Amino acid sequence: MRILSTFLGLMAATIAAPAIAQSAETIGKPVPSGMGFQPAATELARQIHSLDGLILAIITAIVIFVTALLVYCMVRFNRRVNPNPSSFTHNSPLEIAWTIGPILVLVFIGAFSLPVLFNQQEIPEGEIHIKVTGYQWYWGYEYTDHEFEFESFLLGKEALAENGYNEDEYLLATDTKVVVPVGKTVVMDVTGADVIHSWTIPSFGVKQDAVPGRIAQLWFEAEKEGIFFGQCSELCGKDHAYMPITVEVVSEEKYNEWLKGAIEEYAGDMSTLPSVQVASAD
Ligand SMILES: [Cu+2]
Repeated sequence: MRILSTFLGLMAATIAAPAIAQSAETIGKPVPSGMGFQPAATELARQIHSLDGLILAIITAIVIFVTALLVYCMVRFNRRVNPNPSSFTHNSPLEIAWTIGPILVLVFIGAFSLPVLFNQQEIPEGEIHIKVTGYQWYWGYEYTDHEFEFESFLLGKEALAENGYNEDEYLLATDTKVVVPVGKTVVMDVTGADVIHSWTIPSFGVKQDAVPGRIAQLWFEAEKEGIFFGQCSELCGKDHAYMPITVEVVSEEKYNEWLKGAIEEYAGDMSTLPSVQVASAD
């Protein structure tokens, strides 16, 4: 079966030649021994990163506080130092304190995390609309504004170089990719065709389950041009590890050029290309 899907990927790579040769800088990809997040390329991702930093500081303080209390009790109240322990079982002020304290901590965290969540989930009016469908085991993309769609398969190791990718981008690079313009609001409708998949680009701070029979939405506005990778993030069967996601963020001119080529290649609706765009692409 793996042989079959690799073969399918290769076939797709040969048939659907990418509309733009990969020459852009790769920004969003995992690195060996990487500990932190991939660099943020959207406001959403930056918000998530700072929320993570805030919560890390809070939990570090709590861990240090609790460890210090434990050590203090071990030293001050061990059997040798304190042979006659007191026998009280309740201390109301203390119990009120350790109830109110955590509530305040949680409310504080909520005050910072809920706005981030709402920002992700309140979908703005998009400028570019793409429907993404998860299949076992590849992704389908439909540019609904221009009525064309294509599929995106894993690139085999032997096809990486000729498509402009590095060797270490195996399991990240795909034959065709999602191309979006920089600084535009992209709204994606996410669904699954067979089982649940999940579409994500870590650098964009987006991750959305692709559930059969439902359409969920995500949005992002990429601030940097470059290549960004993601991988299916919901265990979806035996080739789950072989359905990566490649997004290229390009300038608006380059996007219009790509769009024109893609409409031709995938038989989209030419009339959806505003004449200004066609003129600037020529
Ligand atoms: Cu999967």
